[in-house]
Amino acid sequence: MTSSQFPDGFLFGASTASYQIEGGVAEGGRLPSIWDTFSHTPGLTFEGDTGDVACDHFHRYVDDIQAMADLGLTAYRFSMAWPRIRPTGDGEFNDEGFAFYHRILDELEKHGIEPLVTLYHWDLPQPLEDLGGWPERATVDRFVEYARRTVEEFKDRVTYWTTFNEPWCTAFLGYSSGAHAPGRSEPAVSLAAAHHLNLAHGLAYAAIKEVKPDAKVSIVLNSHLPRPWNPADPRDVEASEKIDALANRIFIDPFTVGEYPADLMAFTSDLTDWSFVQDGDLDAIKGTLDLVGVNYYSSHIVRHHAGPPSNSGEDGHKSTIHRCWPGADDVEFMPLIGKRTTMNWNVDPSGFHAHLMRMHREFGLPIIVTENGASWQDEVSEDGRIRDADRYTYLHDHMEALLLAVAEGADIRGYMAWSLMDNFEWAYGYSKRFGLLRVDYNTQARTWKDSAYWYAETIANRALTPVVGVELLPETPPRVY
Ligand code: PNW
Repeated sequence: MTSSQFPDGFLFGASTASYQIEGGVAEGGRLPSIWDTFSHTPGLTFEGDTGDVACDHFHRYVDDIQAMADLGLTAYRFSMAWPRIRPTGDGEFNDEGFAFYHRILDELEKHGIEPLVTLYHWDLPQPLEDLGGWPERATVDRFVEYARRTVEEFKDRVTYWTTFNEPWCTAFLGYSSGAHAPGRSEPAVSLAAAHHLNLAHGLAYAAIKEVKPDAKVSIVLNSHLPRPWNPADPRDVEASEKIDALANRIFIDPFTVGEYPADLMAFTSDLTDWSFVQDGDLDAIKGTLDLVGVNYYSSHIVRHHAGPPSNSGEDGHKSTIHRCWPGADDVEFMPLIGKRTTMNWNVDPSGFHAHLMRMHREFGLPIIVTENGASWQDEVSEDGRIRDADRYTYLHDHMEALLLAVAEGADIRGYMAWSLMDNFEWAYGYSKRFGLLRVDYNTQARTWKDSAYWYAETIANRALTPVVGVELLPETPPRVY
């Protein structure tokens, strides 16, 4: 039996991202990012929701970090907003932007919480998109400048640096399906975007190490676990390998073996000749990781599909041809069975274990789980409690899968729950709730959900709290601030 005890020094944290929580979009010298533009374009987000106010963390960070301390968090993963730090993307750096993150770091230091900083969680300064965005090679240089200057600013205060959160989402939701900012549907250029993100990481790694040799630098990859519908049908196996190439190997292979997968380059050859990969690029990418960040939510089953897309399902959980997979029009995502979150994502802790073991094998590096969590239809009971048993059961089962991977030899250094609090869930606006803390968007009051009590107890014991038969809450009313 696996121990329910976490390793010594294991980091227990929660994650957020700048645009999803900060608000204050026109304060402190910040200028618009692609997400301001996207969310203000009618019809692109749920009910036109924007991040203008979000959780008002820009003004409430002291209380929010106090809540982290009350939860017992030993780490906090957040992102710095490029449009606060260098508002135009290529002009002056902004002292007020730096000052805001110094204040955040002051509070974290006060409580002994380790900061894990992401440099890019999707908020590209709008002027850089106007110049072409990530499909444009010049954006790589702008990112490296931003990374170097920002690490220089905080080098005495922050050890853990992530360059990119989920480059898959930036490249393929941003530039292929258009579901995310900047909302472009140009499958061919989305592959150039993916390469430029890898290259920007590689070059930023070198710059960061120059400024701060002991920095621990990572990229955060979102998990895709494609499995063939019929493992005995070679066409389904090929479908699943296509998705694996576009989801995983395009972001793993350049780092581990210094090349892009040959099958990927072959099945996308109608879209691009890959001439955006220039001499020396792959050398600049290979080996530039000190650790790997893993975000995991769910898994997929895919099969070969002939004929027109059968995108007929309600609620997005019927078979669907997704436009976020360039060159894979013949792949069909199958309906997900069993329990699903309000994102329509399935609940598959065994997939988490399998994915962690794969990442361990392929990278051979320490891993931090940088996001894991679930959105559910939270209900506030009459007594004010949010009895989100689905959420703490999800967290329990996934942390248990993590412990199994640790027992099998994966070097996993921490777990960051997504998210500290409910927030702006991108195109879904405020309609999806992932938080440990509930946010009332009318009053900005934060309330501990039962999951927060569950997680606090797990952290206090450094061991999984069983989810059956445990009285999670004291008799007192739920904690609100
Ligand atoms: C991640 N997909 O987003 C992000 O890092 C977070 O900012 C976000 O809030 C969280 O997961 C929950 O969604 C994703 O379509 C968004 O596959 C979309 C996908 C994956 C991850």
